[in-house]
Amino acid sequence: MKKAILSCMSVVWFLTSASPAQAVEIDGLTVDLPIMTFSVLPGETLTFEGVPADATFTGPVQRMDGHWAFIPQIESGHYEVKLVTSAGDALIVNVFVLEPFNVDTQTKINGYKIGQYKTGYKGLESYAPPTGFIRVSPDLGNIQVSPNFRLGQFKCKQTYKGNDYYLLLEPSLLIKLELLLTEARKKGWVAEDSTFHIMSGWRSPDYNKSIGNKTSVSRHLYGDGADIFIDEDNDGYMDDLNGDGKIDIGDAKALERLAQSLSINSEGKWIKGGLASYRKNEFRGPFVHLDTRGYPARW
Ligand SMILES: [Ca+2]
Ligand SMILES: [Ca+2]
Repeated sequence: MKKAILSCMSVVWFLTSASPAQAVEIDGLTVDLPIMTFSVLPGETLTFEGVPADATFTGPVQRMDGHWAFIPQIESGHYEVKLVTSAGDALIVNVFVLEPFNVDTQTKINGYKIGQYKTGYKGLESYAPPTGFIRVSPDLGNIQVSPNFRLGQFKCKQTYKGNDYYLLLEPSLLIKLELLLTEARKKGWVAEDSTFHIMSGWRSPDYNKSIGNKTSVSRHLYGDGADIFIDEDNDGYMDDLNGDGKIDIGDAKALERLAQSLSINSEGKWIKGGLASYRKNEFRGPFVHLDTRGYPARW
C-alpha cells in the first residue's frame, strides 16, 4: 500500500555477507533484508528500481516505463517474487494482492469483523483508512514475511468463524522490527526466531474498542504498530534483559533505550514513529510499543 511516509525511503539488500550491498527500491522503500513483504490493491503495480542488470526474476514481473514492475494476475492472494543475481544473491518478496474494502459501506469483510475507521485524521495520509486487507489462510499464516517474522504473528486476537482471517502489515514495520532485533542480538540479548514476541500486531477497530482502548487512531489499526517483548525462555513474559533478577518496567525501558539509540545512530535506517514502554499489569508482563507513523512520538 502506498503511503506518503514510505515515499522518501529506498531498499538496500545484500544476501551473502561477502557480497557488496546492492541498492534496490521496492515501491519507494529501502530494505537491507533477503525477505520482505508488500501489499498492493488489485490492478496496482509494485515497482522495483535499482535492480542489477544481471538479475533475473521469477514471478509476474515485467519491464515497464524503464523499471521492473510486479503486475498481479489474480484478484487477491499471495505471490512470491524472487530476484536472483549472477553472483547467487537472492531477494524474496512476498506480495499480497489485497481484498478490497470500502470503509464507507463495510464494517466486515467476508463475515470477518473490522469495525469503523476514522476518516480524515489530521489530514495525514498515514491515517487514511485502509482500502483492502490481506486474506490469510491457516497455511499462509506460517510464511516468513521477513527473516525473523511470520505472517500469523501479526494476527488480531479477536474471535472469528471459518478458517481465514484478515490483517494489515506494512513493510516499514518489518524493517523496523528486524533492525531492532539485529541490534538486540548484538547487545547479547538472546532472541532466536519468533522469540521476539509480537504481543499485539494488527488490530481491527472493532477489537481495539472491545479491549477498552479509547483512541480510534492507534497505529495497530493501520498495520504498522506492534507491542513486543523478548521471550527467549518462552514463559510468556519479557525476559530479564537488564539482568537485575526482576521482570519489570526496567526491562521494557532497556529495550526502549536500544530503540531510541537506533533513532539517532542507524544512518537513517530507523523509520520514524511512536515508541513507548509499558509496565506489567495483572494480565501481561512489561512490553514496548513501536510503530512507523512517519513522525516521532513518545509517551
Ligand atoms: Ca520470558
Ligand atoms: Ca530486569
